[in-house]
Amino acid sequence: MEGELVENGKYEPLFESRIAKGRLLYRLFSASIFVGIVCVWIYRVIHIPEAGEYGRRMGWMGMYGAELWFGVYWIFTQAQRWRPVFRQPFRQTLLKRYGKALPRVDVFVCTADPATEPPLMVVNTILSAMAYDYPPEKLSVYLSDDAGSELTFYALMEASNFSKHWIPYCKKFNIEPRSPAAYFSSTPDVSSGRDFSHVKMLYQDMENRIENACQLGRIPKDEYHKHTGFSKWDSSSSRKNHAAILQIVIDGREEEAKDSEGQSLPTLVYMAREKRPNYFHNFKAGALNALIRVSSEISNAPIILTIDCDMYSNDSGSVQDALCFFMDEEKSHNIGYVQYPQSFHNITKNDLYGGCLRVIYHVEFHGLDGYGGPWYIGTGCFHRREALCGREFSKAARNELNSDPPRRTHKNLNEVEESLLELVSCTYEENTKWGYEIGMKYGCLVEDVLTGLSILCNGWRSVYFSPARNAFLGVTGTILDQILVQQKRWSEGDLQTLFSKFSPVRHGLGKFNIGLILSYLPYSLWPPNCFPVLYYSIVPSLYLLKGVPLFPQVSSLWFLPFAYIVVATLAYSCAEFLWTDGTLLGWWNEQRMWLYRTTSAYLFAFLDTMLKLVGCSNSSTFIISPKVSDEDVCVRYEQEMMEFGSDSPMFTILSSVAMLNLFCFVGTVKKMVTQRFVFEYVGLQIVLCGVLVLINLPIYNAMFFRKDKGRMPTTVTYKAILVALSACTCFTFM
Ligand SMILES: *[C@@H]1O[C@H](CO)[C@@H](O)[C@H](O)[C@H]1NC(C)=O
Ligand SMILES: CC(=O)N[C@H]1CO[C@H](CO)[C@@H](O)[C@@H]1O
Repeated sequence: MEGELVENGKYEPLFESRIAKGRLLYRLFSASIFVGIVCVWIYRVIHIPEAGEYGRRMGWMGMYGAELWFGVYWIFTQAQRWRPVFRQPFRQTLLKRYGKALPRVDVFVCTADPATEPPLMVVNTILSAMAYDYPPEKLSVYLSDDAGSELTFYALMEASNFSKHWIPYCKKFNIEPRSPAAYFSSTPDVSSGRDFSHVKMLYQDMENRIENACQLGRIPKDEYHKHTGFSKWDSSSSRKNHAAILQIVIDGREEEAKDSEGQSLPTLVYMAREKRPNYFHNFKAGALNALIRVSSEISNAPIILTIDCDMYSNDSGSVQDALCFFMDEEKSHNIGYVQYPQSFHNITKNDLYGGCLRVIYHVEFHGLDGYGGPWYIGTGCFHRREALCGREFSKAARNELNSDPPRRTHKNLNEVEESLLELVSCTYEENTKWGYEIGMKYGCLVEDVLTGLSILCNGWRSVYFSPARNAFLGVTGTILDQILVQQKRWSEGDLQTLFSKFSPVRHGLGKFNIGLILSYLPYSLWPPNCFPVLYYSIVPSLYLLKGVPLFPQVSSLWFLPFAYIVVATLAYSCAEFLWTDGTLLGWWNEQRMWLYRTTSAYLFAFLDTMLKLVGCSNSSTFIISPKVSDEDVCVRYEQEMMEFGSDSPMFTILSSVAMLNLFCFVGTVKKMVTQRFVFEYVGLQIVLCGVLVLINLPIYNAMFFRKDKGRMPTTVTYKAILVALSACTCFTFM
């Protein structure tokens, strides 16, 4: 793979990295906030109240503790903004230099449940990957089906037939996006020619057949004879108990694997690991490891792309972009993986649930990239196979991507399939290093993050690339409960990584840049962050109700640092959000979601972690977030109306805090009117309480005004009122 390096006497890089502009300005701003924080700390120390003053001293110390935590936490978040880096790959240069010598690429797609992840969605993702603008003989797509579902296999067979028309159509007209569902829904019929109507008709036929089968829950009888693959399912197969199934649906090396125009097709493989009730299967990490083994015998590509089954490709050139980062002759040798942001196609305008993690993906990950270590987030990530398999980076090794093709000794496809079954059996990994040193790592709720960290520990670096046009588009949750549960899993997992063998904190300065260690901390400290936030959203309001000040008076000089921090950080966060193309209301929604996930999901995550530490918890429960929801839930989601509806303990906490603040606020306003209670002493507390009431408006609405199914369940409302009332009463008479 020796390419032309020097052109016109000048080395042309395959990608370029720019450090963000305006860093000095930001750092000055950041320093000014830091001064404010120190002033607050000083104020708290030198004004500690006398003991016995209406319990004010206790409340004060709590505030001091919370502010110490916030200050330190804020310092960590500054590391994420200290040195952001932006990347630009050069596709054209890559093609010019390596057009004929591109490496093979394997795409891994994982699905786990045909009910929550409909087969039609899965095959749309598969088709979009098969249609990448990439030499088909070098592209292989693997589907791991952890449900071992006949329906998914049937859909894949259908997709493989349809791909023979779809791929040539995509390439002939150079269309985007290449997920047929997304393409047909975004392209009006009017501009179409004959090819368009033909392909659309074929797609709709396929769609009907797949949907009918899914509705019936079984595939049509006459289909069974069309492919020997169906014989692998028998009446005793079930989701949790079935033999390994491996089907090379399209073998790209075969003569007959040609599309309707006579061009080659990418290889397409279906895999369902063996599942037995007595064997633990390690969820998605286990599935990916099985795919790594199987693919190493079929295509053995040096580059692996992992995507979730709902994440279709929105840019057929992404593979080329990613390869720029792996193939640059001067800068690529130590790049272990290239992470793309997760983006979603069903986000509403003001992103009610903060689902697109705008600030994380548009700001903070660029900061992590500046220190060489954006996380692997499980989807939309290109890996160097050897790094993923656990090899340590070595300076001596050459940046060699054209690895040997797999040795396939068997001629016959059936023999190949049979020979690989052992690799995906339940017992294959027993007494091996799979899951610990090789491949995806086990034993963590965020196995992807842990795996990424292990790759960094092995001396590789990672790159974050966020292109202007989103490369992968998935679906995000549309129900609050579902989102909070997911947040709980993430935050709990991130906290686990802190104590893991691959924790950057543990490996310390030798291996990791100090900036990276600091940037990593805010995520792994999400769960404990719930305590100061809960404190801040409960205690000052209660003291306010009692008329006891916990902040400096409005006329005091000490008021200034508080006011400055609040105004400056809020204004900054708002500006940051708008800069990443968010809306003002979106920012406000994001603040609300931050509060909600911190005070509920993170609290439960923390408690669960503690329970696990002392050994009394039902260990990891992995919940797949459904990718489909009811019709009326969707309607409410599109109207940006929060979906409660279930009797979740998380909602009890959220509504109790909301009610408590409402009582405190109303009580105080009443006092101000009737007893001429002075604003001066408790100004900041009133503002804080008022903002909490304002941000909780959707909860009051869901409790008292809404009539639809997404309203707050009455039991939760009663519980919340009871809790809030008793807290207020007890506290006032204490
Ligand atoms: C997907 O790609 C199309 C171009 O094909 C682009 O116009 C669109 O903005 C992309 N979608 C998103 C959500 O970025
Ligand atoms: C606003 C929006 O696009 N909502 C869509 C999100 O995704 C689900 C599942 O694909 C659709 O049903 C919604 O219409």
